[in-house]
Amino acid sequence: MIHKKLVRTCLVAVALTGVLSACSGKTNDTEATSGNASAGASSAQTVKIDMNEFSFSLAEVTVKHGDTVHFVLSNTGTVPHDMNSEELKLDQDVDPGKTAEFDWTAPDKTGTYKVICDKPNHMEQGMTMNLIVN
Ligand SMILES: [Cu+2]
Repeated sequence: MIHKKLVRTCLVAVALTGVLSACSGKTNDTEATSGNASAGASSAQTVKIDMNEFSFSLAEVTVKHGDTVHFVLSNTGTVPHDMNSEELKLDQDVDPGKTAEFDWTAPDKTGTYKVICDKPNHMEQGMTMNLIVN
């Protein structure tokens, strides 16, 4: 009788342990997967900027020197716009209603760089932003 009880308790304990470890195993898997996903995302910083008449939606963008930056530029305006900086080797035209996506590598030289829209008279009307490399 006692022996039977012990066996039953052991079986329950084993079953519980099995369930618990199965559960924690699943939890760990999920964490590992999401961890990998976020690690992958953080290896390339994504910067989304809308362009219209006549401004960039961000007045300032900060990136780390040498990092890969994924730009998503959307022209929400009605005329072609452009994101341009000769120093940063940036020159991306975007037609109205279109979105341009590209990877760009930040320079190793830190500092504040001026980025403009080089369409005639757009910079003068406010299409300028600072890209800070630190
Ligand atoms: Cu423009």
